[in-house]
Amino acid sequence: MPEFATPPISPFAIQFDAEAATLTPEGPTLTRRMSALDGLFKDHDAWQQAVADGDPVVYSVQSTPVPEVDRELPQSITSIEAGTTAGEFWMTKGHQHPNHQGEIYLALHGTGGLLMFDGTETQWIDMVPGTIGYIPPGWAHRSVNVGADPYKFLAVYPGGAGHDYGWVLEHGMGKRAYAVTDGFELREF
Ligand code: PAN
Ligand code: ZN
Repeated sequence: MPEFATPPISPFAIQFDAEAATLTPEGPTLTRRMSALDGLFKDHDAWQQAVADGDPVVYSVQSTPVPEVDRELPQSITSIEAGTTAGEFWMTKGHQHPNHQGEIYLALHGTGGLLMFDGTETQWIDMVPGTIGYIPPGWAHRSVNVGADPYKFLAVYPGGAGHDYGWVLEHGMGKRAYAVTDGFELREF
């Protein structure tokens, strides 16, 4: 066994139920309400109104007990509720990994999109159950629910990657996803 500054955790089994979109044993669950998404929707007044009208849960993230520390490999399942704010589909805050590490998302339920932005170029991957979206190092990423049901996906990422949310507030995500009659449309940020 090599020497580590922070000793790794012990091996253990995680039960992954793709149908129910659960990971057992559970670690922390994070719930993000509309009020946590300040500055992210294009229409700030509509966002404020949604906060005043009950501040709905937009998404939650259920983790396993694997810690977010260097060399560990945490996993989580994100569930984004269906909805729009002034036509813009509900989404995660989005972030950049300051330590520039890759990540994978596996879609489990519903219809979503993986929006990536490297500061210049935007990429979009349609996410349906079974799709693995690969996020290379250096691409900020946001998930969007473009369907009528909750969109759920598994994420696996290096524990030392870090999460920089300020990057997205400063640089944006290049594009936004809006509801149109037959689905969604990407528009300029
Ligand atoms: C994901 C995200 C999760 C929530 O686990 O953290 O979907 O999105 P925000 O972190 O942008 O609120 C991930 O990309 N981890 O690195
Ligand atoms: Zn990430």
